[in-house]
Amino acid sequence: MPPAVSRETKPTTPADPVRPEDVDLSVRLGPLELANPVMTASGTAGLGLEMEPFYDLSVAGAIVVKTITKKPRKGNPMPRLSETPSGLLNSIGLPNKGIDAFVAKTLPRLAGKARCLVVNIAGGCSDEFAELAERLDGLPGIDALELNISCPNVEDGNLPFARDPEIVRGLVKSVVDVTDLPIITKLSPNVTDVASIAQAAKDAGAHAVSLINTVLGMSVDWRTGKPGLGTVIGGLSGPAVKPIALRMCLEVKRAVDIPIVGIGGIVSVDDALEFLTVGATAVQIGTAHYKTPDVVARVVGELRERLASAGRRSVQEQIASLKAP
Ligand code: RRO
Repeated sequence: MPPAVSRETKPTTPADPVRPEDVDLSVRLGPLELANPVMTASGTAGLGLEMEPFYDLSVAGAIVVKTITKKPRKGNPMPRLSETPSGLLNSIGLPNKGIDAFVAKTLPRLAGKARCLVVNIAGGCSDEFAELAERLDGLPGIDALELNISCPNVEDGNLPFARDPEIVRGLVKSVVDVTDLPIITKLSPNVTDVASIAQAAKDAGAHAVSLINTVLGMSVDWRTGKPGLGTVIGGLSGPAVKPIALRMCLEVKRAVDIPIVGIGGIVSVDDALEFLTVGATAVQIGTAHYKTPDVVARVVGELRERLASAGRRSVQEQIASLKAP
């Protein structure tokens, strides 16, 4: 008797597993191409060179330098840091040697070491932002500018910039008019409607927005009555702010068609992937540097394996994969 022909269909095989080495980590922030989406956050990795003992700077998707201003600044009165049970408060006050020293001394040592070098700048008014941008335009080694319109710790205050869409529009336009460098505008969480600020940045020609800068906060010793920070109020960062940052990235993603760089409390590859899931194209890691200065290299090193384990063939597949109405 001939064998019965099986009518069963071949059992479906699960999709071929993805090999970590096949995962494509590259992303695009407008005109800016990154080999991977993991950047340092401004202010937490010095001028970049300070990270060299910990990893080869070219491992990072991008190195973002601490804010540079037109004139040298000493920074704020001490104490400048106050650790709380749920995050780190800072009021550093943009200490730096000014644009002349950056261009003459730091940039020549830094140029060519990072795969992508982003210079974070801050000015006291739109014209000063434009002046700084014009100065950096065309210099070898600089790939993009990040506009710090959201530092909470300057007494002359540039927070008002980040709070007013009209001011943001004018400021970003004044920069875009004088440079061909890609512009990332760094947004503040200390606003009611972050999407309207992101929209203003986009309308004025920004190529991406990064968010969030630190959340206004303070600490106090109730026995002595002394505040933890010399300036009393400062910016909170660390894992405590991650849910706020994720929410704000999602708000921007839903409302504005502009690449997002997610920042806020990232300490692990899983944290980074959460930001990609809500729609960020890249991430910046900040406060985690103080415990683990090689955190960026670690996260980059784990990214392929982690994405492959979830069947993703690229970072791109993860971006905006949030399952939500
Ligand atoms: O230097 C600072 O105090 C500082 C800056 Br520029 C910033 O953008 N965000 C922050 O929390 N601190």
